[in-house]
Formats: sequence, C-alpha cells, structure tokens
Amino acid sequence: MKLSVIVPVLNEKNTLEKVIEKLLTVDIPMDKEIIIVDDNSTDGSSQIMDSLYEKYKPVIKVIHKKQTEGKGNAIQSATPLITGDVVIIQDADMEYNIEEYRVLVKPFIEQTAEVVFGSRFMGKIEKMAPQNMIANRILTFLANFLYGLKITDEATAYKLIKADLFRKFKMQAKRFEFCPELLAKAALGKHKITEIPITYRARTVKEGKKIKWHDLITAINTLIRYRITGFKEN
Ligand SMILES: Nc1nc2c(ncn2[C@@H]2O[C@H](COP(=O)(O)OP(=O)(O)OP(=O)(O)O)[C@@H](O)[C@H]2O)c(=O)[nH]1
Ligand SMILES: [Mg+2]
Repeated sequence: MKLSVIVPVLNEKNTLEKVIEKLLTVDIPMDKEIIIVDDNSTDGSSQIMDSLYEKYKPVIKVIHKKQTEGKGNAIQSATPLITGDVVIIQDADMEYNIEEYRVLVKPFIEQTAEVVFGSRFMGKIEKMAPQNMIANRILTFLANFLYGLKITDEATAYKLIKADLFRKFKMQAKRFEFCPELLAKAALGKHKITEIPITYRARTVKEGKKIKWHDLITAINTLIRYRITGFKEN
C-alpha cells in the first residue's frame, strides 16, 4: 500500500524543509510519495523545494505554478500525479503532528475506512485564536446539521481518503473550501467519515497563516450549495 502526501506551499520557507524531512522519516507500514505544489512562492520556498527534489526524487515530486491560485487549486494540480492508494493533505507549516500518521493510516491498512479525519477537538488544541475556534465550531455544527453527521472537526487539515474515491470526487475548490467540499461529497455518497484524535498547535497570521474571514463565508456557502445540488460520483 502507498500513501500519497499532497503538500500545498505558499511562502513557507521556515517550516517546509522540516515538514518534508519529517514526512520522509515517519515510520508507517506504507510506501510514500510526496507531491509538493508551489504557487510561485517569493520567499525562497521554491528553491528549497528544488533542492529537496534533487535529494529525494523520485519519492518527491514538485509542481511550480505561475500564479497564486489557492490551496484547493494546488491540490487539484497534484491530483493527476497521484499513484498511491490513500491520499493525505499535509500543510507545509508545523501546526499538525506528522508522527500521528501512524494512527491515521491504520484504518486503511486494516481496511475499515475510506475516509479518515484527524480531529483536533477530540484530541488536543494549543493556541487556536478565539475567532478560529468560533469559525471551526460553526462549520462543524453546520456540517452535522446539513448532512446528518456527528463529526467533531469539519475544518481539520488532516483529511485522508482512498485515492480511487478522491478521483471520483473531482474536486472544484479553489481555496480553503476544499474541506467542506470533501466533507459534502463524502457525506452525500454515504462514505463514513472515521475520526481519530490528533494534536494541533496553531500558528498566527504573523507566522504565516493565510486563511481569511471570507474563507468562512465561502466554506458555509459550499456546505449549503452541495446540500442543495447534491453530487453524483462517476
Ligand atoms: N500552493 C498553494 N498553497 C497554499 C495557498 N494558500 C495556502 N497554501 C498552503 O496551504 C497550507 C495551509 O495554509 P494555512 O495558512 O496554514 O491555512 P490554515 O489556516 O492552517 O488552514 P487549513 O488548511 O484549513 O488548516 C499551507 O501549507 C500554505 O502554504 C496557495 O494559494 N497556493
Ligand atoms: Mg496551517
């Protein structure tokens, strides 16, 4: 079995190398490939990526885009390159703990899940700003309400999904509405979401966090829109 790790990157020179080294060394009973998608970073991240590529190819693949088009678009660009059985999205900051891959991949190895979310609210949260806490609560409440679920963390970045299913989802999200879109499509297709507790240490806007208030509105719109329009996998 192989894990495809998609790493969207926009100006993450302080943490990128550490994230990739951790990904390469985390001990899981699966092969790995790491697909890094850079949106024309201007802080030197692109060069760091190129040297990582030279050092670790073919495990690492790198895509450089000419424009900054959002996290969701970056993930879409990576999708045709996926050769693994399971996909995980990995931010290039250190907000999440890569060691926890060991537990996150277990349901796939045991073949008990198609979709796994790492839940910060079942685990441990450090330093999350109050406005982000509120936004997370709103999105989780709305997701449960609209889709009849009982999940605890809609907006977690640690989303894992079988690659075949992921391709069927034909993701459209441009920015951070990737999360509600994936949740909506999983729920509409009656694919059970298995949650596993994880730990999370938030960074600040000053430290590079890029999500904005308007992303909350887009996320809410996305949850409502898919509830109304539905979605057919094919
Ligand atoms: N390629 C690319 N990556 C992006 C873009 N915007 C954000 N990212 C990356 O996406 C990841 C998440 O961005 P963050 O600013 O940490 O967002 P967050 O608040 O943690 O939001 P979540 O992804 O919902 O957890 C980071 O690795 C960013 O560098 C973009 O426009 N293009
Ligand atoms: Mg982040």
